[in-house]
Amino acid sequence: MKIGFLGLGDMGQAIVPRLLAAGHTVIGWNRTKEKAAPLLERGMLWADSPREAARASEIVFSMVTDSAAVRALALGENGVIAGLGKQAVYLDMSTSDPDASRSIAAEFAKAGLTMLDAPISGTTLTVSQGQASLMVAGDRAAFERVQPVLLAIGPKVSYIGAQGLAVQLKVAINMTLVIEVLGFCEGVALAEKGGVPREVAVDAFLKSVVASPVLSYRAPLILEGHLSDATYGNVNLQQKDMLLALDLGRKMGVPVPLGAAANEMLNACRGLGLAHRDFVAVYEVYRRLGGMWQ
Ligand code: NA7
Repeated sequence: MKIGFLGLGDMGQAIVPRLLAAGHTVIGWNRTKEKAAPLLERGMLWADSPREAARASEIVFSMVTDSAAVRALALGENGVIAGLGKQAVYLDMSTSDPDASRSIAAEFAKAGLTMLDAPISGTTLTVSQGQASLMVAGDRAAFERVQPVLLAIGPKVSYIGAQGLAVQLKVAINMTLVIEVLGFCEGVALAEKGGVPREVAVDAFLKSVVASPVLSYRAPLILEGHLSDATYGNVNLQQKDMLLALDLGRKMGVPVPLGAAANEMLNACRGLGLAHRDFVAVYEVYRRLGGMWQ
């Protein structure tokens, strides 16, 4: 199929090769063109605007930072809405504000066009390994049309329900993920301060019932300490999702006390200059608070 891909940041760089490998033609666009170079070398085509990519495509994906970015590329002058065909489908994969996502989808519906929310749960690593899961919401018939293409990105594709619910679920999952990783950091710090070598503690956690995929791939970063440059999701990106979760909780009257506490620890990461590190850098915050800092 002809697929438009808008947003060639870390996640876009991991997803596009999977679409190319599945035999699709990918027409990419990114605000900063230089980032497209490695994908152009692998056979991706270039479009000068989201509109141009949409005009040439049967399916268009976007994967960008936040709701403001989605709005800009979807609805702006030269946006997706200006180029998308009536039979084509636009899927936004970004983790964004569910209400903003619904309001953008409503603009597409008014124009007789189809937009779905289709966030991915996974990192660049899980995408590359073909392990990512996708959640999709919006028009079910459109979902069924695009499902085979989604399966090329990740093997676990779920239909969630009405417009906006997939991104709402994604925010909830990301909040849970941060709480889980912070709990791990807190536990390892407690063990380490008590005299258990860090690598022994981490190994035991990963062999215990606490083990999970996210802890397995982040554990090596804890072992490397705060100097690790590897990033599956930096503090700033992760905090964006925590703020979305806190806002949803406030709007709907659902208390999220663990999410609120985790968010405070991300503030501490930022205060210590760790904002661009993977958010597992929170381990460093625990070490400093616990007097293990040298
Ligand atoms: P990255 O690697 O930080 O990439 C962010 C992308 O979003 C990148 O392509 C940016 O373009 C793009 N972006 C940001 N703001 C805009 C605006 N205003 N207009 C157009 N494009 C924009 O993030 P990831 O790929 O890891 O993550 C993306 C999403 O997945 C996000 O929702 C996460 O929470 C999960 P640039 O290259 O800076 O020009």
